[in-house]
Amino acid sequence: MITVILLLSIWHTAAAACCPDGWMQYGGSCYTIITSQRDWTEASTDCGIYGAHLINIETKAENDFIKNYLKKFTKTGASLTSWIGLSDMIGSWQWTPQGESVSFTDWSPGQPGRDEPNSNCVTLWAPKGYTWDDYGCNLSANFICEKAIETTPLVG
Ligand SMILES: [Ca+2]
Ligand SMILES: [Ca+2]
Repeated sequence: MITVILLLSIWHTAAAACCPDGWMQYGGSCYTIITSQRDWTEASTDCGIYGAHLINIETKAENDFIKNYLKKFTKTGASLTSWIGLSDMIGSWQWTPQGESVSFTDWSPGQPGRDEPNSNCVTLWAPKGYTWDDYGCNLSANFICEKAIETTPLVG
């Protein structure tokens, strides 16, 4: 009897951990792409409204996941150059909001290249297969929010 209760408890816990509607799950995170055009700071603020932050891409696996997702839209003609949570506004590349230094990178050829003024913020750049480009923080792009999977407490 105790075993059955424990198993049910595990099953319920697993079922309760999920992403909100409109968010997709990968690993321990939920992600959504927002197609409103925002500058980097506005995008960061908007993710905060959802209890999220701009995506932090720590691994090749996470990078591949989000790139492949964006490329599906490209096949339909969409160009979804999107902000990620990486900037060097304070002099070195760091992930917002925790300030982790960058380890994995996937720069576009020739980037970071400072093509525009104030190129201190990073996009996944549609014309180059969503590799990374440093871009003017005050320019506009889509953006990707990430947050930890929510585990809904069991009721009853
Ligand atoms: Ca992440
Ligand atoms: Ca650049």
